[in-house]
Amino acid sequence: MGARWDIFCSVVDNYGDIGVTWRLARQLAAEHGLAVRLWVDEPAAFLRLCPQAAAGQESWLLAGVEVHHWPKDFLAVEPADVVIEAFACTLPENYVAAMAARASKPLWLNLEYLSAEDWVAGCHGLPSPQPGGLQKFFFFPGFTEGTGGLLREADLLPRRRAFQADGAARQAFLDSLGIQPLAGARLISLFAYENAGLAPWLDALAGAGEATQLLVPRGRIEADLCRWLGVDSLEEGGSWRRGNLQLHLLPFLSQPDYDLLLWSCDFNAIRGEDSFVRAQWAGRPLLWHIYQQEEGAHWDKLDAFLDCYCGSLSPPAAAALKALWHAWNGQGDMGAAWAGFLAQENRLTEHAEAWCVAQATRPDLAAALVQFHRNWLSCAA
Ligand code: TRH
Repeated sequence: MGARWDIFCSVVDNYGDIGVTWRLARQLAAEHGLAVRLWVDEPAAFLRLCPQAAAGQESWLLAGVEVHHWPKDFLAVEPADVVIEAFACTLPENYVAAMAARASKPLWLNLEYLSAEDWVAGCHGLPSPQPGGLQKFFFFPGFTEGTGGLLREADLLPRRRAFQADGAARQAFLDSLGIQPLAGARLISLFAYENAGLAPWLDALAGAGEATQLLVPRGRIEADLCRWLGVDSLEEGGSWRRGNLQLHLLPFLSQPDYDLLLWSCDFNAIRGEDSFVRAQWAGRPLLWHIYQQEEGAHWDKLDAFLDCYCGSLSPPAAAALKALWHAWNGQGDMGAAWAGFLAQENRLTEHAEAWCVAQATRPDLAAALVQFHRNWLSCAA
């Protein structure tokens, strides 16, 4: 067994914090042979992503990772060799004291949120001075040289391509969800926060000449769906038809099944951080509902990614994608923007795969973290 790593995750809201850390923990254990403990303050969020974990426990051993409830009163444990505080969560005081008391000090990393903004490369890897002789560094994921990269398991793209080339595997997966694909229908998955752009988009899909099937795992978008359908509630497993649009309400899936959903669809509406990255690895066009920040700070983040993603696209294709993403995030008309997207769909579909291939040439985030630790050790030696 290699070095010991502790990852601390405080669930702010939603599933992104635990989604990213649980994925990272699994990859560090599986691909780098590390002994990983994941500490999560809200086990309910973890249980949702990992339904095979039994409820009512304080710890789990799954996929080679020790997952522990991180209670308010944290009982001091022997600190690991590498300690990750995810998204600037505050580590327990007694744990930090134990880190400082270790003869060989651990490497302490703050794993930051993902952004394509220019300043990220300049801040990635910078030290954050700490008392007690501890060394802490900022670690930024990212899309460009000089950042920490993106989470991507070593076998992810071969598995994705094999699945997408295997019609029977896709059919079996959709069958397991109770979905019968309609011949010629566009399959779209939908994961979003509450969104005023939903109704005009669904109007456009229902009124289109071609059929659409919209697959919606349970979540925050349900109230908007109810309103548009004119019903009080939606039953999991149910489907509804309006014009040329068929809607299906799915259960919230396990993380591996959610990947299969993204791989099965022609187009994916995703949100936040982790599903945003997984949709990029699916190699299909995507629509990002960004997590809103105070004073509109998320717009810089959205536009920085669009500039990066659209860099090699023709101006009309780039303009169509930008208009669609802006409309979905509250600036513009979703009906018109969807028509604009359809006019560029072939080009944007090719581009989605090309973007994925280009991103996959860079080291993945887990490998970059392991390399950062190695470099740190050799500097210290
Ligand atoms: O849940 P999110 O909105 O999380 C957000 C973001 O991370 C945001 O940046 C952060 O500030 C905020 O949380 C606190 O979206 P995200 O990041 O896509 O995380 C969702 C996770 O849920 C992801 O790991 C995919 C997973 N998922 C499933 O496992 N099954 C499902 O059916 C669905 C829809 C998602």
